[in-house]
Amino acid sequence: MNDGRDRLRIAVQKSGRLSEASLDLLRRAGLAFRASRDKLFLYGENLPVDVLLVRDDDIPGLLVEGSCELGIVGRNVLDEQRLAGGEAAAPVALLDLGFGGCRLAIAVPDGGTIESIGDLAGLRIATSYPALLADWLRAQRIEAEVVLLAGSVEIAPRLGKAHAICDLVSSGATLAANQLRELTTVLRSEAVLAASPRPRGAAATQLVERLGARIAGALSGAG
Ligand code: PRT
Ligand code: ZN
Repeated sequence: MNDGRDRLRIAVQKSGRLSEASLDLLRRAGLAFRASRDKLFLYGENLPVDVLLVRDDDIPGLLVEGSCELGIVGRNVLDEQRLAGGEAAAPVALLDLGFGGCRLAIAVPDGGTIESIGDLAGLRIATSYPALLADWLRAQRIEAEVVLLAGSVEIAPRLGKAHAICDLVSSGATLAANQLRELTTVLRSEAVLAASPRPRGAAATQLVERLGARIAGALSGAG
């Protein structure tokens, strides 16, 4: 509805932990969909709303550039990209969605010498969330080195790449399997409904509000 479209677009993770619950929520909010042949789009059949299926990391950017008006993404991804993006307009979190719950936590080797967050000073911490970690370290006035790893963060201490890690945790099983123990929480996260910061026309604004209200209704069990 930016760029002259006459239908709203909502970006959802194509395949991953948030995919099923996101589509389920949209259905409970009353949307009916039909998949495109290439499976990249779901066409809304009863409202002028389509779903774009993408990697979760692409969702904040799609909202910032206005290619999508709404998106469902983890708060961790949204906040990381907002902090990393500096002054650029950031997507607006409208609603917490009650699924995809996890925490970004600092974990250290079991039985090691790191006992409190103060002990992290001067050490290396591996993470895929460098902006969130750096922001937390600044707030705690701890000077530590942030080591960026794209994946398998939990094995970094064993490989000697870092003394500690900062990664997402839900059940804690991955940390336990890697002889790591949680030291502290950096961010509590869950899936959120986020909106583009770009100005929209009246029709799009109305549709965003209508959809937001339907989703809120579905969450409270009234939808
Ligand atoms: O392909 P795409 O880029 O879209 O997917 P992805 O692989 O980046 O994301 P995905 O599907 O793994 O996660 C999507 C979102 O789910 C995350 O951004 C979080 O908001 C949320 N979420 C909730 C989690 C977890 N729980 C979670 N446990 N994301 C990842 N994990 C990983 C964690 O990184 C660690 O490797 O699961 C492991 C720990 O789990 P436990 O249960 O052993 O503690
Ligand atoms: Zn991702």
